[in-house]
Amino acid sequence: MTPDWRKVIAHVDMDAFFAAIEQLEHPELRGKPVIVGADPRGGRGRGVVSTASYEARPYGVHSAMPISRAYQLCPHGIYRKPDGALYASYSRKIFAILEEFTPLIQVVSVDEAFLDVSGSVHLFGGVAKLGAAIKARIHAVTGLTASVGISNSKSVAKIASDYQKPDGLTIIPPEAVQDFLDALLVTKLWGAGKKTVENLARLGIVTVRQLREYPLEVLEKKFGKMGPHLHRLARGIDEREVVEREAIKSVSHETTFGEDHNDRELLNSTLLYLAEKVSTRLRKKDYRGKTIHLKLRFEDFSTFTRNKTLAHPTNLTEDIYKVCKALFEQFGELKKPVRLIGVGVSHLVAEAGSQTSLWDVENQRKAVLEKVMDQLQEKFGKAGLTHAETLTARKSRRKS
Ligand code: TTP
Ligand code: MG
Repeated sequence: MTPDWRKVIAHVDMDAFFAAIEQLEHPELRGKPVIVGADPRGGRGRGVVSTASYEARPYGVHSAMPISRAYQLCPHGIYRKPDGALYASYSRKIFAILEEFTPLIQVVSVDEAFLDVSGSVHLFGGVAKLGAAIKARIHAVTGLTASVGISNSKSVAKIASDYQKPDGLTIIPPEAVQDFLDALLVTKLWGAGKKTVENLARLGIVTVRQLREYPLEVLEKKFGKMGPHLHRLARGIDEREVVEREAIKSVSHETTFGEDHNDRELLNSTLLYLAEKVSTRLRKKDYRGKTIHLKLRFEDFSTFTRNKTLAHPTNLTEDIYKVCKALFEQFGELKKPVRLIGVGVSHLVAEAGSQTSLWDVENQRKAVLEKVMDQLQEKFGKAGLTHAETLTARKSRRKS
């Protein structure tokens, strides 16, 4: 089968994102080596570099490097603490711009997204014009530069966006994919981690071409499922779709008893157990829910549900348990033994976010962003980041 443009995937990645925003907001930093991250404290600071401006990169400074090391390499650099709320407000603007090009967007991180533009590319006059338009719109609205890669798969689009950074536009048409990949080192393959790269090197595989020409059976033996996956990537085959984060509409757990029960104490303790399970899952996914559901099935399989909607969403075991217990009491005296009991929570909202519905695409994207910001917060501590409410307040002040 000859490769074709049936799918058109763009990958957008902002250039030196945090540092570029600092330079934009503080014109005196433009053209200078700016390092965003922990306090260097004269080379004795702890923590790491979040990112470095392109002016700082020739000194060897890069993301995730100890800040003390960055200071050794670039003592005259300008060191800035991260301002997560500010960066998030830029992210939102950028993702809003991307929506002008297609509704099919997968936000990957705070400055990066895949766009499936298969259905919309013709509206923009073809692949090259579309790529240029994305970059131009981002620049016009935010003042920042983005690098864009376009190809017929996510994997190649991602490699392409990195190929001519900063301010790059790299289009790899389907017929050029194999030559493009062949010349690359396997380190460039999306999904080949450090370990994998080392193991490949042990087999004498350094370039993508060598990987592609290597016997598949051996790769499979050495790497398990990863072997064929890498082999496919090396041939430019990547069927992965651009997917929005799945909306979780409810979370529930239930228990079926081995024997039917009407022992209230046992049923209550089961409710507590289920409430705990549900709330843990909500917290893990950073959701809270407003409506609590109780389900009871009796020995004759008759099934009843009751629910109650709270004034405020929760993900606390205690809240969920209390409501379930009250709902359970509404059943009054149990005339028949219970066979199954279930607890659920719906009407979910992103924990840190405003109390809007998660169902629509825009808010799903916000939830992803908030999750990213949570991860940043974990990395940088609270100082650099504020809560979503403050984010929203700032956002509206900035009139984005
Ligand atoms: P990246 O897109 O990986 O890096 P970048 O935008 O700074 O530079 P490039 O031009 O090479 O794309 O990450 C986006 C932002 O995420 C980055 O500006 C800071 C943050 N980040 C960290 O805080 N720690 C990290 O280890 C990485 C990789 C990124
Ligand atoms: Mg980037």
